[in-house]
Amino acid sequence: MRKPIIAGNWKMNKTVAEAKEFALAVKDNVPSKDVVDSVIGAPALDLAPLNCKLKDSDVQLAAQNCYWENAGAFTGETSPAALAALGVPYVIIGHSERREYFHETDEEINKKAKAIFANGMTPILCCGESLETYEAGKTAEWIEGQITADLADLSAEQVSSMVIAYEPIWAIGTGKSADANIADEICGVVRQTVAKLYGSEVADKVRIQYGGSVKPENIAEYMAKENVDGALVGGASLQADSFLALLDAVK
Ligand code: G2H
Repeated sequence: MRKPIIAGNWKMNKTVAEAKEFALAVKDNVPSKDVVDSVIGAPALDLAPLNCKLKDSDVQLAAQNCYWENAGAFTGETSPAALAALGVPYVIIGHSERREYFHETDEEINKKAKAIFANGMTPILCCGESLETYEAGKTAEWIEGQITADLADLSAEQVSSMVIAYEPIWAIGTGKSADANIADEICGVVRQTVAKLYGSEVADKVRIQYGGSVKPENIAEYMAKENVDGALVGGASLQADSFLALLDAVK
């Protein structure tokens, strides 16, 4: 059985004061970590104060990005070693916004995945196709290509412990969520790709999220699907009551 994982992705939102206020509102109200992983993907500046506020709670933190080197002359980057030292368990990598606006390549995403594992953390790897690719009926081929490149040289043990988020770009922040059957089908493509590369035992263990306009009103439809083990949620994770409602629908 794969434990569900619901991760908020705040993107570039919330000051430290706002993040602390959110933490206070949710810290004693999320389900037990034994039942579901409740994760907040916060901006780098918010992680240390959030970590203090959430110390003895079941809320876990994710960074939204990191660099692949631990230290050195890389102005403006976030060190994976520093994230690990803070006790951050997850790092989101390969989000379509980073691929598009910051020109991140699969090769760079793969280097980040390796650095995250090397520091004892878990990547939440995002993949997803554009509207053009979707309309051309080339989604499966595209997803297989991204996953194969992003996982290059990772071990079976590493891949079985990671999280992969399928986020169709046309469903992100648009309010146009993918039909739950389509989400299930493409999350299935992710799982089959992992099976092809690492075998069915690893594919059975890897947790796969759907992301793209998930909200409290529709999360149960996705979670009911065989290949969907969780959700990566942007807009609907920004308010504490909405974040808690997402978790409520899952536990
Ligand atoms: C997709 C998602 C979170 P939203 O980016 O990763 O955002 O839920 O706002 O579509």
